[in-house]
Amino acid sequence: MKKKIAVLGSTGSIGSQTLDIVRRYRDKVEVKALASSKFSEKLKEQIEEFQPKYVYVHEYETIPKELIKKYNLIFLTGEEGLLHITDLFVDLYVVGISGIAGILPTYYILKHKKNLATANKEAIICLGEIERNNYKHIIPIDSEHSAIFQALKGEKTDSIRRVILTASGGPFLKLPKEKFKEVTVEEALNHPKWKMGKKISIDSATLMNKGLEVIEAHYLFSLPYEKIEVIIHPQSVVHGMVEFIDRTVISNLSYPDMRIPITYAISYPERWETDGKFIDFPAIKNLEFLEPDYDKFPLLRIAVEAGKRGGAYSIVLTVADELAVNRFLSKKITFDRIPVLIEKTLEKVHVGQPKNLEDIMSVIEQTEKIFKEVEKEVL
Ligand code: MN3
Repeated sequence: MKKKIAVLGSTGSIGSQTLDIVRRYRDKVEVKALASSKFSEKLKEQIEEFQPKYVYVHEYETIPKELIKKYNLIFLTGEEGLLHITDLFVDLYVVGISGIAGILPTYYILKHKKNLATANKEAIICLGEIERNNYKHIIPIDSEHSAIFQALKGEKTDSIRRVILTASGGPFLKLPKEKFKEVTVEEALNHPKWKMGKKISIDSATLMNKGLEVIEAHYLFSLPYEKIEVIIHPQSVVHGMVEFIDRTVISNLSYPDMRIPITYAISYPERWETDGKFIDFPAIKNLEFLEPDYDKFPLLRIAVEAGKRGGAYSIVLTVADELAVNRFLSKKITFDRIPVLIEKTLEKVHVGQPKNLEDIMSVIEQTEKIFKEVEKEVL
């Protein structure tokens, strides 16, 4: 029997790589549904190649009628379409949506009790307070969390002393802090080790990505923040480590290639071959591990503090970050302003414990409002 999958965010970086894997494993995987924020040439090509039964695009966007007819597609859109696309008879949902746009689809997939492989850390974080009990069914695609997920297989939570997330350090690991205001968008997008979407590339340059990943790990693995550590590892060969109470450390190594954790998420509990190179240890020579520089990359500290503060503050953090990153990408602010805007927004917002999806949406709205006020003050 082929595994039936639905790919949400199919035209993005994770979605495209997921379809690369499907292309290789046509005999094992079948694409039942594709979803994207808007209709594009890329989505059209994906429809033609994979011929899914269902296609979802966000409200107000329509796909050509000829295409629907030619491939006998069930075309879904809007709120009702979202409810339908997240409740299909499939073996696995793969979510590669970037940022807070992933919250609603993820929420419904969890509500519909579907198997979920996701790279959307923003949704994991924002839904954490209300949905964490359902997270044990998630297969993480984020490489560090995939590493930890694999290291924890068959282990008991109380055997864990700590988990360690590695960070490459991003493109500015060695750049002096004074130069941060001159950093261009192109430089910030140019990650030394990973090819990724824009939002996550900027987050990696500020190290916010690692801060978000600490919160992601907190919710995914039900671990207190005290047991989650970050270490800089410029080679990006070790993706994550778990240290157990008996002093054993189990780590996960591979060359950095997102197709490895994506393949694992699809093949799980089996392992399938990937196309990458096997590790050549003598060629690697050194694996370095360094303490993060919290002064140079304040967002790492700010993120973990927001997580520890609990309740809705990790949502405020996530939303403020997405807004600040967008401002930087559209060249409205300099790179060094990103942490300032986020920290000031966190200071000004006052939110309680979210109890349901409505509360979460209201925190998002409040954050957007305060962020705009902060922006006026700071800029
Ligand atoms: Mn990661």
